[in-house]
Amino acid sequence: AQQMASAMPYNALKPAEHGESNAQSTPPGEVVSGSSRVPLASTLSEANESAKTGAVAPEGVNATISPLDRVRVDSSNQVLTTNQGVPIADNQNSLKAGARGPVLLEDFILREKITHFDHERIPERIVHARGSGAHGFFECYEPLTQYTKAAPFQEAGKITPTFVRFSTVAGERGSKDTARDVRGFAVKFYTDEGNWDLVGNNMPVFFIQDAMKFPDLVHAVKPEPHHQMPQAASAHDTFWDFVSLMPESTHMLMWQMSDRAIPRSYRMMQGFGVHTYRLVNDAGEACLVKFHWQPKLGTHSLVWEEAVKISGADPDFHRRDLWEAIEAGEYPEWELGLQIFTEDQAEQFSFDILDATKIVPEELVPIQIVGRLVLNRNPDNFFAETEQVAFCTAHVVPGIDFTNDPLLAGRIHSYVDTQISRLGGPNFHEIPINAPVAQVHNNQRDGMHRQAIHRGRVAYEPNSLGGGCPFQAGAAQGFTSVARRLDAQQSADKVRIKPEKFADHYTQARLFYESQSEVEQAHIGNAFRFELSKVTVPAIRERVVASLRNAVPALAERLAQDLGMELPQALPKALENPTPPEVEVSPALSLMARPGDGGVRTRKVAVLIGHGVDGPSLGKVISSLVEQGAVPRLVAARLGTYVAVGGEKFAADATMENSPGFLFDALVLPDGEEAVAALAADAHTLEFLRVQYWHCKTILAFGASQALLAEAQIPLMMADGEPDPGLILADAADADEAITDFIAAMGLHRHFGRENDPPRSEV
Ligand code: HDD
Repeated sequence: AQQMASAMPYNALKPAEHGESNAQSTPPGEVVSGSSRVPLASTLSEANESAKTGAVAPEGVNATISPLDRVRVDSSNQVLTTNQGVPIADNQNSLKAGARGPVLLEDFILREKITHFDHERIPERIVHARGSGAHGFFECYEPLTQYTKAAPFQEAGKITPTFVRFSTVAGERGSKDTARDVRGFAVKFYTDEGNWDLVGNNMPVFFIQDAMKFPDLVHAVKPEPHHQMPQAASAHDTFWDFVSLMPESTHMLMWQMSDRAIPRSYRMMQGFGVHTYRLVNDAGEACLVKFHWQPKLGTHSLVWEEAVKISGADPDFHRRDLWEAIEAGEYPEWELGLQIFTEDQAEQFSFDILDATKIVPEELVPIQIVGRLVLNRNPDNFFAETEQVAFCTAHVVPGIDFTNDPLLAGRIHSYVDTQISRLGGPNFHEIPINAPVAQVHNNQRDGMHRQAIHRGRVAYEPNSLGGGCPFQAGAAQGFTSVARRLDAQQSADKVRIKPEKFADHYTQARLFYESQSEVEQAHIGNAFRFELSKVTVPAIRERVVASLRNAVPALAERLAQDLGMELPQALPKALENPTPPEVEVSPALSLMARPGDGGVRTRKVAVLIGHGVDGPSLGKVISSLVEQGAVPRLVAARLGTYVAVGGEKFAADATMENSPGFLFDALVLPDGEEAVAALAADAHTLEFLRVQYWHCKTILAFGASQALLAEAQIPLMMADGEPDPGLILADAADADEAITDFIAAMGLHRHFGRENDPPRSEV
């Protein structure tokens, strides 16, 4: 049936327009990422089959795909036409009165083309403007019927199609990927009972507790209004002014100053629903839930100065990484974890579960893994899919419900509202990427750009002329809100106040900091120092440090020293004696808690080459890396083919000029006197090597190339006098053992023992 659907054009009168476009994918054999990596003929593969439940995601990836086929356009072998389908004879010249005469108003072909072009842009998202998306599916491992009637969780092996968009928050649509920022993690589930959007971030808390403050937060972090600077950065006065006056932001600031704000890849970050939601079962019983996405590849980040350099050399770093991984059949994958708890449990917590600046530590409520999300198809068209996709926290399905989180309440309104202006009217739900797979029937009519052609004369309910259709689903089938008494302790009067525990602004900020490894704590301190050193008004810096004294006194002291100021008095607290926390440390909050499986799949490795390299050792490195799923790239001074001592030929994939060292996860330096001499004469080589070393990456140096280490002033020992585990020096003759060590060391991702503040400049 799937095949029939794609072979059959949607409109039989327009077979060419709706042709076999969906069959189009990267031609087999074309090299995508890495010289050695050949993508699959299409993105279908055995990865669509689940090892856990045996479920098979439909071919072509998911159920949204065949409905989208009706709008895919394939122009191969077609003539150029106007939007009215009129064939165009000449697409080069406007219609003129004589060869040198004026252009005629009559030229409808010219006017149509230019007019459409003039309106090609739509407003960008007010936040999360810069993003990248992909199609995929969610697979349920076990039925969760005990907790929820939500369609995706009804059976083991149930497959629900999804579209996911990752984003930065502050930067504009064309800004860089590697800014220090929160990342959006928005998932649209096209369930059997309508669309459910889980619009989350890669951090489980937020800056503010009430939606009333959201416009203020966004105005503060966006480029300053008088001169529109800085782009995609929180390191400026207005942001720190605002947050320093909003101590509830302290917990989120810890996350934002941590390495989570500079992920190595979208594929290597967690996602969180942030708010507490409800799950509701068939019997109408509700429990509370927090949503967690856990990346299969583990959690990994960049380091700050590397992120800064990458933003210049490849502003599309995360977009490219996601695209290439999917094209190569290395489908990104996350497991969905739930923290499920009861209202009674929640009442005992030292914090309020309606407060989006608080987490529920895993020690209190463990995470239960219930399914996985796999992204296995890139969009065909960025604008049509990734730009026009519209997420909304109000999109929930039977079995999922809200809590009274006041931040969530504002969101439930905001998303649909913003889409109306961003997508030009109230019918954006009909845009193919937004249309549910479930059927839509109601009496809403008309509006800009209406696609549906409603038949009959009935557009009201109740009706008798339409046989009463569409009719109310009723409580058994339809969405119902959980009936819950208003909080008995609160008066039901209209008030503008916060619950008491919202006033504890520091306990969980301390919990987060204390749960980090030493390296992560150092990076958090460095990030605060960097950002605050960009703030020009000393009083703002002082207020931030004064506030941090309440969270982590040692951090405040370090910052006062690093920023050349006296340690200020601690800021007065909103709540002097908060309820003591259940845990002082939660190891799961460290990035190091989820290293992945220690493998090197999809990691990019630069292999420097030149004429006269030692061929056999290089050949072995390349094939071993490919075997482990890593992506070796042969990098040389210039493009071209390089001949090894023994006559083997190596073609350069990239140059040191177009792909600087900080774009790679690891580095291989070749043996071969002639090659090493040529590399040594090019300052790019030393720079390449230094940034690899400085950003704590693994380096394998064969034979003669070890001289380059000395020339680049790379210390062979760590600051503590121990050997550096990320520096593998070997004779080309002992390549096998060295390569095994190299791959194991790469699996550790970084060798932070090299770090020093400030960085060591010489041996
Ligand atoms: Fe939001 C976009 C996540 C608070 C109002 N938000 C947006 C996106 C993500 C989030 C991932 C991008 C969706 C996409 O890829 O298209 N937002 C969050 C999280 C929040 C949060 C995790 C706190 C827990 N947001 C929040 C509040 C408000 C908004 C409190 C307003 C009161 N967010 C918006 C918005 C955006 C948006 C202005 C911009 C574009 C859009 O919605 O579609 O409506």
